[in-house]
Amino acid sequence: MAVSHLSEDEQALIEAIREIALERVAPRAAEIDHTGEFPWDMKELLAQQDILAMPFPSEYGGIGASELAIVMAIEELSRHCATTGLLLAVQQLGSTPILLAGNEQQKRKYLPSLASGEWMAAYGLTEAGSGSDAAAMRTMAVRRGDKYILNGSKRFITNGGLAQVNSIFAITDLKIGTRGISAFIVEKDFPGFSVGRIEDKMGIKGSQTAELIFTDCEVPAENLLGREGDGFKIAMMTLDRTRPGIGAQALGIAQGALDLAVSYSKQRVQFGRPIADNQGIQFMLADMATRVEASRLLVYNVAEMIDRGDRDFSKYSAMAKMFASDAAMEVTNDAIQVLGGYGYMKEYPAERMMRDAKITQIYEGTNQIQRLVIARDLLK
Ligand code: COS
Repeated sequence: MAVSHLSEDEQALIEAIREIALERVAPRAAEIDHTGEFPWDMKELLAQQDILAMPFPSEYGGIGASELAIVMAIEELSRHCATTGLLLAVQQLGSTPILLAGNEQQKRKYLPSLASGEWMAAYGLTEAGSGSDAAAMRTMAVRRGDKYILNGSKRFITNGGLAQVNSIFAITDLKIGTRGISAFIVEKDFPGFSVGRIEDKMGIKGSQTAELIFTDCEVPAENLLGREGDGFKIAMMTLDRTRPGIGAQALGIAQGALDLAVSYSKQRVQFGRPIADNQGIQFMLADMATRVEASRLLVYNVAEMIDRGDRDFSKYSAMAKMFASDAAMEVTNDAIQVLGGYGYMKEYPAERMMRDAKITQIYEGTNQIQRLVIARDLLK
């Protein structure tokens, strides 16, 4: 386990989350994957235990956890159930635009209900034609009196349709590129807001991924975040702060797969002895454990940079997300190999872990985009 610098209180909190994850989350993971239904019970559990309150300052009803504690919490939950780990990661993702750019009135209105877990948050950047090229969005917001009128749609939105609070990015001025993008807080019951198709996914099955449609959607002008034109920077600054959480989700999945492979290899007997006695298996386990530990160091390191207030952490955030998600894919794949035929069957969680790991290489910016962010920083 990597060295961490948590306060005593936060150490106790992470210990408690580790236990909750083992006793309450792990037994639900296979069923959540199998039914593909949103796990309301897990959402309630995380709300009751103040886990969803972690990203929010105490003056807004949160517990003001450090970023290090947040990534460790996501890791512990994802070790057993990546869908449940994502509940915390997306609560942070959808709320960070408000935390970063919200005025006092917006924070007072929205953050306490997000911190209590009564409301969920979502982050609406991606569109059908705008994924890696986030600036290619088409959703428009036109000011009319004391409202903005939004038209367009967002795709692949985690918690879409379930989240009361949606941080939505839309164009307010078509002529000036990224400087013409603005950010809005859009509630799901605002007139003109509707939910389109719900995606059927390969992994993180219990998480709802939906299309959001805005048809003359009326958003009060007071729900603009920052000033007109601040939206693209708010979107990028948010992702810089939340990509470590996806790294942590990947790390948790990989740790879970490693735990499974180690215990299975000690029990599975072939040729008269546990397969763990074979050097071929031992070397695989050693490589898997090393990848997990390297991921952990990168994820914890960038979390601590954020906690220290370092400004130049964008590259490290991209590295942590990229490395940990690539590692999760390799480690889960190897775990299936260690389990052999059983690894391929749904009876064991290895195949679910691999399906869940795959998305971590894609969302919050593909790993190709992470490489671009890293290279741009190196070459600037
Ligand atoms: N923090 C603050 N500002 C940033 C920033 C960051 N991390 N990254 C870019 N900006 C600013 C730039 O400084 C620039 O500002 P100015 O207008 O003042 O010069 C502006 O934003 C535009 O930046 P840039 O020219 O780099 O924009 P690009 O269109 O080239 O896009 C990438 C840059 C590729 C990095 C961006 O589109 C991206 O992150 N894409 C992936 C999106 C993503 O992760 N989607 C997943 C959605 S969530 S599941």
